[in-house]
Amino acid sequence: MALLFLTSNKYKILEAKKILNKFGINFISKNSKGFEIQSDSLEKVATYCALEGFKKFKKPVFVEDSGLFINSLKGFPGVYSSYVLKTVGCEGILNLLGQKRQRDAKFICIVAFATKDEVKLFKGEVKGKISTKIEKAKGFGYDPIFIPQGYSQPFSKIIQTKFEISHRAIAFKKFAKYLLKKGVS
Ligand code: ITT
Repeated sequence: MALLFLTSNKYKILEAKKILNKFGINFISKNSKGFEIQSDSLEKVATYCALEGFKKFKKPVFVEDSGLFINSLKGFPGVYSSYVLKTVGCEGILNLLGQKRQRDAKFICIVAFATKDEVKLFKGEVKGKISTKIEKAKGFGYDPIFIPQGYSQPFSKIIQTKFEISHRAIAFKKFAKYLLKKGVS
């Protein structure tokens, strides 16, 4: 049975495909509008959305919720990443950080997979730092300002590498291994 990915973000579909297709796993996608809630944890948001999706479509559903957590801002924007991007954007984040030297941050991704039996969660995390300027090229969201650890350029400039090492890639690799073990593809 085809798995269903609920999301309103076309870049997430592309990045999930890059990983899952390598493992021979296919999926279809549907818009997640109307399934989302605001909560203080990525896990709660993803679990709720996956369960609601399963109830509505009556087939195995996965969703993912991600956020950017900046150390010196006590984890902000975190679960508010989407709202902050829509309002003040990457520029607002750079303004908040100003000239701060401490720019450590991390991206976290939680994939939630709901079946009739359970909801399983898979976590991916990538550490890095916030740049001092916006460098647009490819990607989406905060990619123009997030430099992953071990690299000197933001995700937006090293998109092929992002596909391999991102929080999303890590979470989806774990998910793919679980599906293969369960015999789902
Ligand atoms: P959904 O429909 O799947 O929820 P979304 O775009 O609302 O898609 P999230 O709430 O999971 O996604 O993401 C929170 C924010 O973090 C959102 O504004 C994204 O643009 C940003 N974000 C998530 N993953 C990212 C990535 O890999 N690179 C850059 N920004 C990212």
